[in-house]
Amino acid sequence: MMQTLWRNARLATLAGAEPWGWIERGALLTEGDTIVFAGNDAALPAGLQAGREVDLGGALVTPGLVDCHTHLVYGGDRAREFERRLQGASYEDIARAGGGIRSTVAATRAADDATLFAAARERARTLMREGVTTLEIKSGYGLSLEHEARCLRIARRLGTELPLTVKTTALSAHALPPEFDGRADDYIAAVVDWLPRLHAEGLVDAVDAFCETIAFSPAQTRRVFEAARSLGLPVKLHAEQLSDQGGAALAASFGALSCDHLEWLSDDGVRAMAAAGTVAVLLPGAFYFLRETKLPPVAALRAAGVPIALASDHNPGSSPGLSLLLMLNMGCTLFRLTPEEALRGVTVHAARALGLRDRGTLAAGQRADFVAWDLQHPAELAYWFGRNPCRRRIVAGAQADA
Ligand code: DI6
Ligand code: FE
Repeated sequence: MMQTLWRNARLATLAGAEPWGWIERGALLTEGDTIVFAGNDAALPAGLQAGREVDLGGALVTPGLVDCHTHLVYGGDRAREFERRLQGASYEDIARAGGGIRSTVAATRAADDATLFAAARERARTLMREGVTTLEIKSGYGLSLEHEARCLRIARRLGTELPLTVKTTALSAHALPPEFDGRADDYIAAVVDWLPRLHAEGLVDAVDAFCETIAFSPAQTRRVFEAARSLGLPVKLHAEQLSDQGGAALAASFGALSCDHLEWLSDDGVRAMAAAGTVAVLLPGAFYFLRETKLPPVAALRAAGVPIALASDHNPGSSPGLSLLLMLNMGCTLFRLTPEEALRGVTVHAARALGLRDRGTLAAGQRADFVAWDLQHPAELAYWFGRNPCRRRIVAGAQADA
């Protein structure tokens, strides 16, 4: 198979003991879609004859970015709701009055496939232009078997039509649809019934739920997780976003890949996640946009050795942003992550939150997804905002600009 030598790169490999896994005079050798060498160019095999050579011009190179939590497929927008919040209504008030997620459900059901696909494709391309090479997409705005399946099919199609890996997550337990008003337990029974069918069609890589006073209880969440477990599907959870429901400990007891949001996470929750190896996915975009003030317990997560990831949580209600690099900046300014933690949070730890071990660092054997940036030092990735320094995006060993 043809080998490509990518020369003259300054590598933040995120592998090995050095800060950033830094290699000043770096080179990468790829074969097909795999990295076969990542290291100092002086350590390249003598007399190497690669079929192709690319001079990266001294660019900073990092692993491809992984956005491990998005709700990318939906109809309409919530700009008017934003306006109402600025006139005094809270996110919870709007949700209780039947707005919020439900208004997006109505707009999603009313939109045809082509419209949903085109809108989601443009959102994905915006993320990709800033170096995203792997993207998780949740359902959760269809809330019926037909519409959940439709949204997950659109997510899958993005992964086949764009140079991008898409991982799908079934989040049917996101909100109570109007036809189940006052019958949350019946809705959970329906979700449990849909899951095997969605899975049989190959539409589900993981199962998620929203465990919150305005959404589903821990007991209801457990029923969804039991259904996932009986299908052999991994789980994740929107946990402790607006209150402490003990959701993280519940998810950890199911060996969850990740718990996400976590502003209200307790010490018990931290311990349970550490013991289960569950990734903490922090979502500064939602924290910022909802003007939350309770900070996720970053120091406790660090002390317990819980891997921390960052994601966009792109959705029309609580995080209508399409810049993962801005999340690095916010992860540092709002949550006090270090720039290196922030970069690990959108690469190696984000990959782990999706159950992926084949990406997230630059090392032999890893998938050849990487990004060349017009930057000198990797701390700049978290430092600038409102600027796109992505110069080249390489997916599975081939340049694939968005
Ligand atoms: N938590 C969130 O922040 C998003 N979903 C969730 O479970 C918000 C979704 C929305 O408001 O449309
Ligand atoms: Fe979310």
